[in-house]
Amino acid sequence: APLEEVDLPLFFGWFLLSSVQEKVRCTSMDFLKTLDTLEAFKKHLADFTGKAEKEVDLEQYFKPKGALHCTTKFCNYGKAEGAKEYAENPAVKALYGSAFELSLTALFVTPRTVGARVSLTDEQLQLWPADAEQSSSLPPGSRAHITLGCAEGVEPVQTGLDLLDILALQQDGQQGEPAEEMELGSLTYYGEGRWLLSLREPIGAPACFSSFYG
Ligand code: ACK
Repeated sequence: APLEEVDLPLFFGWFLLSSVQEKVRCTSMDFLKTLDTLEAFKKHLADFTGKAEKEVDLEQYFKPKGALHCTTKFCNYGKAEGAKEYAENPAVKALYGSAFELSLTALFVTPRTVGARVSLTDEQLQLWPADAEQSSSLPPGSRAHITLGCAEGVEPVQTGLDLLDILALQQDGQQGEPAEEMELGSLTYYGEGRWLLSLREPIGAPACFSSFYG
């Protein structure tokens, strides 16, 4: 049936091809494995455990959340505000099913989520809903991310909110505390368990613009 005649999906987004999903998962696992061992991280361990002396295995701490994707519009089968308007947007219709290359420019970790920041091109921004950044004054596309894992009991919607939170600090002029030069890039600490790794080389990730019904 044509898109108009079926229920709206749970969400629209870019779905990473399976070969690159593997690569991104490996990169994030390597990052977590290394982050765990850094003195700078251990110094702020209480952010994660609530107790300074306890240890944390970040690879176990975060649980994977299914196929890697970058949500554009959460529709909740039509119940979310603006869902129908989004599905009817000519750019969404025209580009549905097309291939894109996403650029992953940073990895971030909080006590709740681990994710990758996605830096959207102008073409990709045509598919970005106007309300995604909510009441923040951050530019459109700021929330674009891939959820790599969530702590026990945390829903994936939190990943984008954690990213917005870090970007809002940056926008307020808080530069964070430079923590470590890693092979992958520069690691910065923003307090309260918030870590951002700016990738030296962005990761290019081929992805298909489509939707998920669940
Ligand atoms: O990791 P995500 O971007 O966060 O991908 C999943 C996807 O939709 C299916 O749950 C995202 N999601 C869930 N609720 C919302 C929401 N209210 N606003 C934006 N994205 C959401 C979730």
